Amino acid sequence: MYKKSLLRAAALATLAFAAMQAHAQDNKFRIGLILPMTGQQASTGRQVEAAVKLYMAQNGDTVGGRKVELIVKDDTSIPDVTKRLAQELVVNDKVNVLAGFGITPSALATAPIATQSKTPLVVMAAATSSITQASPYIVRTSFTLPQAAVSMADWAPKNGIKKVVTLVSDYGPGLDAEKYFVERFLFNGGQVAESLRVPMRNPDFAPFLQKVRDLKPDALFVFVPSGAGAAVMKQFLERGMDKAGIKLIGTGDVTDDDQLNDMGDGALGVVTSHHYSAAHPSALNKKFVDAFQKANKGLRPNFMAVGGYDGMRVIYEALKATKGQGGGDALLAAMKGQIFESPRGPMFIDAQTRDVVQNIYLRKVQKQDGQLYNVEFDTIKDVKDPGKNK
Ligand code: VNL
Repeated sequence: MYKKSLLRAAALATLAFAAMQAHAQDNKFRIGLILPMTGQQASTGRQVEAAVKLYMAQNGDTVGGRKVELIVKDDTSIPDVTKRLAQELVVNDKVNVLAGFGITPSALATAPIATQSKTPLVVMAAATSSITQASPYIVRTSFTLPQAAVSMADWAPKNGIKKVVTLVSDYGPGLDAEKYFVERFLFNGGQVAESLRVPMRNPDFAPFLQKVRDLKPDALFVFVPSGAGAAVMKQFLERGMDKAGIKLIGTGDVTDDDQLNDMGDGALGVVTSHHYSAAHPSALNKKFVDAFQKANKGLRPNFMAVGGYDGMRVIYEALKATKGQGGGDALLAAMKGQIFESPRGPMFIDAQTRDVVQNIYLRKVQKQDGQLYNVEFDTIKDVKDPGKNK
């Protein structure tokens, strides 16, 4: 009995060793990209994957002498699935980097795996402030809700908005948006009539909007995750909130470039604060948008796409800097402090916090060439995540 199990263990070890050898010999550099490709957050998965593939097509798949292999997994935005997939990617596929992460709960569920296996984890989409504190191996190329929300709370009271109601998706990024917007708005002398929270899964905005109408604020401040903005806009207009004199403001998630052009002229004039607009007027962004649309049947890149594109940049440059030799710790060190021009504008990865520092833009929905865009009209430069000062 004992002998038999010993033999089996030996056979298994040989197999495992053979698999490791095969991996060592092919000298590939593997990136495990975990995204919601189906389900409620599928547009985020589609945008990030398309951008990652565009970056690879433009920059080749041999970097620092290593052949880069991308392994895409669909977590359906269920955090337990994200975690299991990450475990399999680390243990079986021996990925060198984990990347993607469409929503905050998926990133948080996976953080311990990054820590235990010393695998850099590049968050390309999720945006709750605390994510980067969940593991010293996490680097972020998306944004944080406090970054965006604070800029709106500074702009609004200077522009005739004295009384607001806030409406946020009831989980990490929504709670961040609410907290940082309200705190700063009150500090600036504003008044918050009520703070409403809607469920993250299958939200019904109608009863909440009815309440907002009754409260008659100057503006409704909204955070909903990418993909939910069109539903909010539709309900807002159907209820005649704009005609009742209530303005819609928010972080740029609500006027997401993935959906904005289909929202109709009712969206004209909506002001939001965010780090990326497809209409950002730089040569680099024009090139990015054109190439992205060409490769994706005219799909307009949104802020999720730019997070994926820049995330690949951070990974490629770390691989180059370590000459293809780096383990997790060396790669992580080479990711920290990277500074470069993104299609969004200048950005860098703060070496202390591993979080993104970037401009936040105030933008107004306007027509350009017959299409709806978030047109930038003001820039708050080099914004660090305000959540890191607490
Ligand atoms: C998150 C934040 C997700 C902002 C989003 O869209 C977003 C998140 C999916 O951290 O879960 O727009």
